[in-house]
Amino acid sequence: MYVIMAQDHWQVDEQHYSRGRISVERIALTGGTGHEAHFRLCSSGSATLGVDYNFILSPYAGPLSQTGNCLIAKFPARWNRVYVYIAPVADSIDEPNETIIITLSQDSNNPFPSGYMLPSHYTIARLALIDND
Ligand SMILES: [Ca+2]
Ligand SMILES: [Ca+2]
Repeated sequence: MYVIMAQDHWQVDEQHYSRGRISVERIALTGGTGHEAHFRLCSSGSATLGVDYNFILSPYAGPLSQTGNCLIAKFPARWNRVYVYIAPVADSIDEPNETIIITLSQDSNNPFPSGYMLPSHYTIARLALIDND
């Protein structure tokens, strides 16, 4: 099974409270999506998770837990796509435009029996967060 991430937006902004959407998808070459599988999303960049923006997950995806800048989410059994929304916080602080970097990795407690492949070209998303103050 492969798990890949793709981004639908390259920019979010405080002004319109526009959300960026990222999809995480799993692809089984020979079956394999009948199992629940977990994955980890970690944030970095100059913007701060929980201050400048938040993750909003599809309700069925979790999050199962959050530790610092990383959260663990899941594909329920037979679900092959999960959406993660990047929601900027419309604060009133005059600040520079910032960067948001989301990295996908396998969770060490992944219950999928044999783990999965993460093609490196599809494990990172980068967005700009545009200030409006
Ligand atoms: Ca901010
Ligand atoms: Ca601001």
